[in-house]
Amino acid sequence: MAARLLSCRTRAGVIRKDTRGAKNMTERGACDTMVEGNPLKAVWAEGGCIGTAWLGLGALPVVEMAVGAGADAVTLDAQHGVWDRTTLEAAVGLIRGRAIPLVRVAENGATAIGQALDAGALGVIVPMVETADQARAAVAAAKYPPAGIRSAGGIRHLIGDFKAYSTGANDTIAVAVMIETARGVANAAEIAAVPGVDMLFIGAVDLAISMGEWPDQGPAFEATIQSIKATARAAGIACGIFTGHVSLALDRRRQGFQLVVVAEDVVGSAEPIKANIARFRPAADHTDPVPGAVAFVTGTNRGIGPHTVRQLLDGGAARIYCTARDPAAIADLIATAPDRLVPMALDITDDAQVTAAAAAAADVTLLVNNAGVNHNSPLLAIDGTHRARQEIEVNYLGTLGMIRAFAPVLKANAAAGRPCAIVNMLSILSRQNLPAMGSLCASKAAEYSLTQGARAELAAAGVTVFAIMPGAVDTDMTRDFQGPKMPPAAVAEAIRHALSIGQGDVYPGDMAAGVAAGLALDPIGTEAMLARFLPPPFEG
Ligand code: 3PY
Ligand code: MG
Repeated sequence: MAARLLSCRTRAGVIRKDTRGAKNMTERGACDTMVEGNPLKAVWAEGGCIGTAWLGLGALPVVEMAVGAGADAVTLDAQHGVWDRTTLEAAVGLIRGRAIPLVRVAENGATAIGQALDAGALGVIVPMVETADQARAAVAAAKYPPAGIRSAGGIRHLIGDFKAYSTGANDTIAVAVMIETARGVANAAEIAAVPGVDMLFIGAVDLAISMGEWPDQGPAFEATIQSIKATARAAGIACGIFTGHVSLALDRRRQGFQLVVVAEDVVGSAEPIKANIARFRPAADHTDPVPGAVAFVTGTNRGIGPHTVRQLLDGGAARIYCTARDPAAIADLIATAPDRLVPMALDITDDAQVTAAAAAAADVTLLVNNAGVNHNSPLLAIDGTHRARQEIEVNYLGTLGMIRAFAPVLKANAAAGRPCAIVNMLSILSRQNLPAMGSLCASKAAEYSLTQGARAELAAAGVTVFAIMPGAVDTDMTRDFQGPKMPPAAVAEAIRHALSIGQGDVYPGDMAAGVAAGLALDPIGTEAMLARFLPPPFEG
């Protein structure tokens, strides 16, 4: 069995409890629970914070995942979770020696608390404690006589070294009592003063409900949270809080809370399941804006632009204004359908030209902002500022100018009952920086933000806004990129499909879809992965 280090992050640094001395699993288990004390109490005494996984699904593989991921502690929720006696016992067995096993017990009762400790929990979190008497009862249930009323036994302890366990358990087991009602808050000081209470653990959801601050918490709620922490501190004990996700856990740790929930399996798995299913479903009440559309497509001289024009023609667009800075560059494209394609000279950074284009094309129902520039320039490249400014000018300000100019046109046509939409040709790099072309990414991120804002501003007028975010596409823009590239025709096909089903954010191709999935699940890991694509070193 490989040696393991149980490490707990504290404000002071990292406490390492080396279990390599233990000769076998049984001895390590004993060491875990008794010989070297309870790491939880040691961390709290130092003012440190433990991040716990909080598991209610009753699923042993999830316990293994949390332990395998290196959780400091794993809390088995026997109050609202579906653990039964057998699965709880097995789960504690998986956690022991690798992380701190905690149980939020089903109720403040001697049987519930005793059974959790018999399984090998190093601490109990006791729900709904409202008075000092209730706190005394919780402590008594967790201690062997004469300090309390806990009964001797438990399979795990009996097959181990019960003498050693039973003589040390009263000191090492941690008792956290949950303050989660207005009455509990009123009595918090007396509860904190009960000998043997090691922590006030705030049940933030129940507390909010009890205070009439659910579902939206205001300043009174936050003040109460902080006052409970101050009460615990004044009594010389720790304060923890149910946080439910890691962003809040990090912030509560900063504030000095000493037990926080960094991952949770019920809502934590339900939310992505719900979101993924909803995302796959075609939008309700969506009308495909392509059949009969009057489209306006920028940047049709090369890349994805001409393929998009072809897709719109195939989809039944009545007329398409095709633009390029130099109309001669699109003569061949226009010749493919001269009755439906209208050439127009347009530089999207030229305000006067943009205004004139919107005035000349007042029949437009579908605006495709495809024109863009990529200087393939890292942020710190020589001349990088000049290139970055151009990318912002074209990709962000140019697209903004187009949307501002065409919004009245689209709103008027939508009001007349025509399905109207805007398509912004973005990139997966709108969502994540790739350092080799860092300044392009910054401009594309701004363009994505613009897309979100425009989507919100135009929704009530019946204009739908789409963001197309492929990975590398085989165009002039990515000539310096060495990896796999998708054909521009495939991106145009994805645009056509998104318009037909009303899918607002689209990630065509494996690269984009993979990065998008990574960002949803592990944004820091995804950033680190793309950070590896560094630019070549510069001269000078
Ligand atoms: C609460 O927030 O009330 C809890 O008990 C957390 O599960
Ligand atoms: Mg609760």
